[in-house]
Amino acid sequence: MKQPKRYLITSALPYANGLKHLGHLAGAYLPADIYVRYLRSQKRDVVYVCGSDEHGTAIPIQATKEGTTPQAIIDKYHEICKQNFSDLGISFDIYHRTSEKIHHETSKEFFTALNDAGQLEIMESEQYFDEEANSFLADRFIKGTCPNCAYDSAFGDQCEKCGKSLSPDELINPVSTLSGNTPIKKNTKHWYLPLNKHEEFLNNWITKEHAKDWKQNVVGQCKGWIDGGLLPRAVTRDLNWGVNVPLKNASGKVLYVWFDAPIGYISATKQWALDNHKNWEPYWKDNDTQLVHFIGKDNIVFHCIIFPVMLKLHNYILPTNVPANEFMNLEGDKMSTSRNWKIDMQDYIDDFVKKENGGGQCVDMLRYYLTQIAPETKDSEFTWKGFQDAINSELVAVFGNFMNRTFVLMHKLCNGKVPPLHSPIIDEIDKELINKIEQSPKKIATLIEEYKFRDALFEIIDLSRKGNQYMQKKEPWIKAKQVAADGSIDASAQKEIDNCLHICLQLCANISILINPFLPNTSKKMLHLMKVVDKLLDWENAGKLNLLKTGYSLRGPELLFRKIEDEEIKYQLEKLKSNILNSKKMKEEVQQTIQAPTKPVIQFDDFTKLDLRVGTVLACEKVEKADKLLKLTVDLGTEKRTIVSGIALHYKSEELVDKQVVIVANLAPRKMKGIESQGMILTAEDKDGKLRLLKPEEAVQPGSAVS
Ligand code: B3M
Ligand code: ZN
Repeated sequence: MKQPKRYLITSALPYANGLKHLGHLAGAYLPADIYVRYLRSQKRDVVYVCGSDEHGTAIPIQATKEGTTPQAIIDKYHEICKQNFSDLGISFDIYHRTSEKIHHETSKEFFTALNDAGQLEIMESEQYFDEEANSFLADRFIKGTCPNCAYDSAFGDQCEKCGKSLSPDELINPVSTLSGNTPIKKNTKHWYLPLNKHEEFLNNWITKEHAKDWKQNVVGQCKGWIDGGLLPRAVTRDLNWGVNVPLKNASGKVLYVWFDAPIGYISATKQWALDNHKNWEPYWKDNDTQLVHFIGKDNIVFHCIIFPVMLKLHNYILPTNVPANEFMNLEGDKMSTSRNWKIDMQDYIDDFVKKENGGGQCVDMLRYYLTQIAPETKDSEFTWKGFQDAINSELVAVFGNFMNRTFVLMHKLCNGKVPPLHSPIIDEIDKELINKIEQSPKKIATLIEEYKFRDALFEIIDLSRKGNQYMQKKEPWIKAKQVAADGSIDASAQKEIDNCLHICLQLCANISILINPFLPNTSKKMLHLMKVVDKLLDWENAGKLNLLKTGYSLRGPELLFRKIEDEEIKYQLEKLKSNILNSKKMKEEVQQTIQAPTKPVIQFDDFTKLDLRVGTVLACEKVEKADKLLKLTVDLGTEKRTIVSGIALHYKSEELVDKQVVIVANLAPRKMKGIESQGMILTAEDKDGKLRLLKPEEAVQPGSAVS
């Protein structure tokens, strides 16, 4: 394939409505960053854009939760997310915001162009409306049961459990998230993108053209949607937060967040170009550009179906690939913000990165583990034990160990200088490793270009494993025991030692190049120890065996990684457990403070229909085979009544005798457990569900009316 002239790489724009967790990082950011760093090391023309998604109903919903304004929410979380990504080495060329003017303008221009070209359809329809909140219920303002997987908190635009893209009409038992009420339907007008008209294009483009080079999970999902038949998709909303629809007859309407958010990639590119005196247009218009969207699987429909149709209608290029990842679970359960079952980037930064001098080592340890378990083809699982094992038994025991022993021996046996390679004595063992060094870069590059980052990383670790095995076979420390009469190492033994360490050092230099996209801080540290400049890290140097010059003196050994201690893992596991308990407790507290809603207003006449009386309990007994029921005999002055009441869990029968109670005296008799109840006793229910009887403040005549 002809090499593209330039690359535009995007990572999904996270909603600026909260902290982002390690599942997000592993899904859409870390793989993109690895890819971009690799391309940069190849000197390719690459721009990596991302930024905050600051529209949609997610933002005002969070503002209500935090008791603040949507603007305050996006300002707060934009800054935090941007800092978190930067702390973890995600090297965006720009981290933009969809609230910026340039984004609003770009989005409006896009909408206008499509509308003017007759590519949008206007339709009137009945949509859910919350009467109490006086608001249409777009997207996350409405929840209900998913028709696909029966998850009971699916949003109006998507089920977060199964990923299915939904419309509010498909939800079973819809409720408004604004008031908790069941919504009514109300007429409204919206602009639609008729996806049905583009089925053929999509089908050809995805399931034929890209059937082989895109991930199977991505092609499969798209095929499912296309085969199921595509429907026109509304691209506007009745909402007061977002990009205003740029038309006179559309006040109170904004662009659907999923219409404007992907345009955020374009506006971010424009801003990057302005900041760097570049031209943004070739990146979006020139067929020589390779456009790659890194996303999680829940965003596939938007990036593979809707946005490409918008791009095509606008005469922009289409994505070359959309390497969507599956999900990363945590300790046996799905990561979830609402249940607080997650590790936020901020948590890891606070607990590891900030506690370490310089921070780079812990950043790379996380990048290592997340890449090693990346959910590239199926859901994967983060466990703290797995993290510890990966660091201790691979990074420390294999990778770090190889580098360390090479440096230790080189200082001990070669005066801290790169020893020469004595060519006639190169044997089969040397050749085998030399071949491996020469061939690995191509293999690793191919894997990276196929978005197989796990496999690529494995190859690099395997190189250091091979280095260890090589050293084990060569045993320079044993050779060093062959000494001449003057006590110095025997000359031919020294030659063999030189060769071994020369090759090991060249391998170290090679590894620093290959590992750089994955663990950039580690590469930097290796450069420091080898006393070489950044230039060495150019990918074109990989595979060479003369990267370190003979006679050049290197720094003393330093450990590249530290071990993860058992206590650290224990602490993290306890933290996870207490997080989830806290969030349960918080939810219960919220539940408890929510009182039963007051009933609709009634007229005085309705009230006077009730005959409320005070009675005195004459006798009381438990009703057989009914845990909750007591049978009371109540004196109403002129008559005695039998009343069955559901208070057995709250009062013992004997404590009620002689007590006064308030009863509804004119309620139609009802049979309970075969006993006719001739009235109802009034109680109050507190927040724990405990029932307490109502009674007059002082004893009154039995039969006294209550009003
Ligand atoms: N903000 C959804 C998400 O964070 C959305 C991505 C936009 S990418 C253009 O999952
Ligand atoms: Zn579902």
